[in-house]
Amino acid sequence: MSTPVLVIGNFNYSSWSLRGWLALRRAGVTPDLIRLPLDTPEFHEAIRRHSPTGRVPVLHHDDVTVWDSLAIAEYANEIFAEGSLWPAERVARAEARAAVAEMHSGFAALRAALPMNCRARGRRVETTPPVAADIERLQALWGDALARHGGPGLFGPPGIAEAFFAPVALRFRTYGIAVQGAAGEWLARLLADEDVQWWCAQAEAEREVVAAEEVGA
Ligand SMILES: N[C@@H](CCC(=O)N[C@@H](CS)C(=O)NCC(=O)O)C(=O)O
Repeated sequence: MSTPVLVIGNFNYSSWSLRGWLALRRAGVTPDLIRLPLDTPEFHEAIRRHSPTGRVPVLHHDDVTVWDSLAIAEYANEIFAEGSLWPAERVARAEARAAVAEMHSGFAALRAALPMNCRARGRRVETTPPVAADIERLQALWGDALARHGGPGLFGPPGIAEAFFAPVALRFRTYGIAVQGAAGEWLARLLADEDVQWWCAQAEAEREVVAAEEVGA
């Protein structure tokens, strides 16, 4: 099999790209990367050659194109990880899928108000009631999953759930949102993960600034 190619946006801002890449890394794959800086003419010109949606991430592997982060995670799980990116145990697996689906389609208020900005620290944004509700729900989800499944990942062994919540972990760091207890310890472990750290180092080295994503300074 050939080396997969993952088309991504900026390391600093592209939360969906990070999810897809981390899922591949969890499967032991280091894809070749094509980086297209978001919000540039270069992005809009090039992305249509890669993806029918015009969005990143998109994965090319042999004769397959996968144009969505969750589908990329499923592909990584199936083709490179023999199913090990989801928990082996039935209940944990069902709950992990529900949590990942909730992340994939939810938390709109938090995502809009607190954009991922890996390299920024000490940002402060007014916490509107919908944002506060998203933060509360995330803390409850994480705490409950860790209590029910015993760690070290949310649903036992770290897997797709960690890939999907990593951008939120980075947001909590950027905007100074504290998380107590087991969920706080899990968050710290996720931020210390070597793949997350590698991604953040690439973000530090980038020079593009997307003004719309720079909030709370
Ligand atoms: N549901 C998609 C969302 C992808 C997405 O919204 N990507 C953003 C960057 S993080 C994007 O490509 N934005 C570029 C644009 O909309 O022009 C997925 O999970 O992959």
